[in-house]
Amino acid sequence: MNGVGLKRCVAGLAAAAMAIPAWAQSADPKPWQLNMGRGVTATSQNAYEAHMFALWVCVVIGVLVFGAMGYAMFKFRKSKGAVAAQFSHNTTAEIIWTVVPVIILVVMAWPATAKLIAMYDTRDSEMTVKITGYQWLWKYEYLGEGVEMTSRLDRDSDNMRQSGKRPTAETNPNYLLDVDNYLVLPTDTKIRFVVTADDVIHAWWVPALGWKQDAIPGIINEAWTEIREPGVYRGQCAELCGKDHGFMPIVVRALPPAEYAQWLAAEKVRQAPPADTADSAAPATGVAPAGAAVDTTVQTTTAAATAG
Ligand SMILES: [Cu+2]
Repeated sequence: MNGVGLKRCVAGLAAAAMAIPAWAQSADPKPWQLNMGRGVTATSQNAYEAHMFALWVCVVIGVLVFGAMGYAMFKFRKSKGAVAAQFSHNTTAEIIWTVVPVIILVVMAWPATAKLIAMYDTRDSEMTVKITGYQWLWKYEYLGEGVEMTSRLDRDSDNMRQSGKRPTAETNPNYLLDVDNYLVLPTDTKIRFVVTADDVIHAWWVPALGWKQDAIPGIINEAWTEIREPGVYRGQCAELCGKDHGFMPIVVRALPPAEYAQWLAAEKVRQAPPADTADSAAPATGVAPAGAAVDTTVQTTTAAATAG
């Protein structure tokens, strides 16, 4: 019987171990996910560590307090003849239950504050992307590169939501979480974002990156990220911004720096204003091979497509 139990245990562990890489492929939240995700940036992993530390502190306190309570209720119950003590103050106990929580709070606040300060430190960034929220799409500008794009709900999601049909996780895995143009970013690069809006307040939020930033008309907010793993990370507008608030998702595609440089070079050529000469058609036709070198799922729009 022990042998069978052991075999089952080993089989279970093996299955769990195989499940981990599959889970780790995407840092996006899953349906029925119980715990906070680790994410793919230093910020998100800092937040995860702070969260786990606080959780375990709470677990220890919970076990001690409820354990002591349960023990006292059982051990000193009335049916055993226990008689309640009548004292109303105990200075020693009061000092202990004030000082101990203060120490616990300081121990928790110290690393959390350090992590929060790091989260807002946009110095030494290697590139800047300007994010502008519109009703109901996003605009991304790679500052200093002459590259920009708009990013809006993909046609499949749009058609599905207007068809009255019911999407399922199998047939439409990224329903309302896919866009026409991904925000392409390099991994292992400190990227600064300046975030604003054109009409109403929006908020740019990709859970795997570990932060959320309000996009407010007339105000420029800052954020930064350094993505550790290549991949596709999805998010949504996180500030109620009107009737199509639920239909302005965000998709970030993180590429290794070399691939990103390739993509950016191709995009610069593609978005370059046509030269004012007779042979201006030549660069335009030469774009396709350069673009094809990068993943073909990375689509882009021209600046002319920008919604005003
Ligand atoms: Cu919104």
